[in-house]
Amino acid sequence: MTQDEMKQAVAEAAVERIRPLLNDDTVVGVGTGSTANCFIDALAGVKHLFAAAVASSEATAERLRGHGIDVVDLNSVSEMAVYVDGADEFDKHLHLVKGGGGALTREKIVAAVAKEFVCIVDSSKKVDLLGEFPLPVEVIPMARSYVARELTKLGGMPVYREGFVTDNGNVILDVHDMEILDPKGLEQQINNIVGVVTNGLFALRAADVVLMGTPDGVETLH
Ligand code: ABF
Repeated sequence: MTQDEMKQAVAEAAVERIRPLLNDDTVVGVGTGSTANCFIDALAGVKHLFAAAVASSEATAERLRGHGIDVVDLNSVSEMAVYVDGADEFDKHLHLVKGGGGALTREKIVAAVAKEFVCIVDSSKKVDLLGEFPLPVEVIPMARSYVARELTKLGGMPVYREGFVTDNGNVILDVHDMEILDPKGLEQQINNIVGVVTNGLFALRAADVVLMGTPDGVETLH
């Protein structure tokens, strides 16, 4: 299987996994990225089975609407059965690094609300130690330099993602060379820097299940 075929396979596996949760009241949280896009396209095939979706980005909302799927504001949702999204890296504890696409804050909010977080990836995303992929940190623009200095003190090398503005009007620092030995601790530490909106570590709220596309088929990891 090619990488695209693996993404397609996990997207279809995710639809099959969530199918029992779907009914007239079900709201599905939907992530961002190329794997999530495959999921959106597969989800369109069962759109008559659920009520609506919450999108983790403007791009995802547009794609969902393009398929005729109703997109609702998270504030109007009291319960979300499931959130399906990709990741940039994951480890054996199902801790994730996300945010390569820049949608990390909305992704983290939707993941916080969802009862189950199903992460869909191809096997290239599996790592022994998180941090090979630069860790995205969303920052209030005026705090950019201060936050960068604080991230350097934590051992990373922050790089400003030039020309990129998040859906929330903020900027991203991508932190290179960060040795992430304690994902939960580091997630909290970075969140405590004034001016940080969110960081791309999903360890405090890890995935509940990872569906990983491999050349031999889809593996389910708990
Ligand atoms: C989202 O999309 C992000 O958190 C992550 O950055 C990215 C993964 O994209 P892809 O599926 O295209 O590799 O899930």
